[in-house]
Amino acid sequence: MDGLRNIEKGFTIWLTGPSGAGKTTLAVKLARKLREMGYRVEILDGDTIRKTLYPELGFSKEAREMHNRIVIHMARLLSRNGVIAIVSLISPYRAVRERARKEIGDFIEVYVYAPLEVRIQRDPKGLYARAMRGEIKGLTGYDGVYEEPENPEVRVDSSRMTPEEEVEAVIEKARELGYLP
Ligand code: PPS
Ligand code: MG
Repeated sequence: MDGLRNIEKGFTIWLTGPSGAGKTTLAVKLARKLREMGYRVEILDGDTIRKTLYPELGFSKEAREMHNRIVIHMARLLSRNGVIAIVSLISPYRAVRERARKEIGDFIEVYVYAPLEVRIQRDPKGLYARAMRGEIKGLTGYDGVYEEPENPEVRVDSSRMTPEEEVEAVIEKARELGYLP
């Protein structure tokens, strides 16, 4: 499509889930689809933001909360200026995600799920292997806390759905909620 389609208000698509569940994959596919539809889109990926801004931060509860607060702020700034912010962030704490919902306002929470066996099998960065060897502690979804969403707008299971089906499910929900025509 030629040119950009202006939506008055942007919104945030918040992809939460443990490491290896498929957040980044879905974020990239969603961004591509929404850009093809003519929207302004920005991906805020936790892993990338950490590496760019504070590679030494680490994964304590306090570190994660501080980092997640920064991402909430970024998503809020983008969303209120007509951009669709796609956040791909483990965001393991329910209270932090509730804060995101409250502060951003126009918000779709997507729980990106895959069973542990599947995440271990995929293990693209070798993190589960390292956790199993005891080389790292507190890997989210293995021996680290992940508080599952109770009422996400969308839940996708990447072990049963194709990324295209996941993209469709999110876009359909965005339409249903009036964020997209
Ligand atoms: S968080 O919990 O919201 O601060 O996480 P996030 O910013 O999304 O960063 C997750 C990526 O960091 C890598 N990594 C770990 N994740 C979880 N727990 C531990 N202990 C850990 N150590 C390193 C990992 O590559 C995560 O990326 P994804 O894409 O989620 O696999
Ligand atoms: Mg990722």
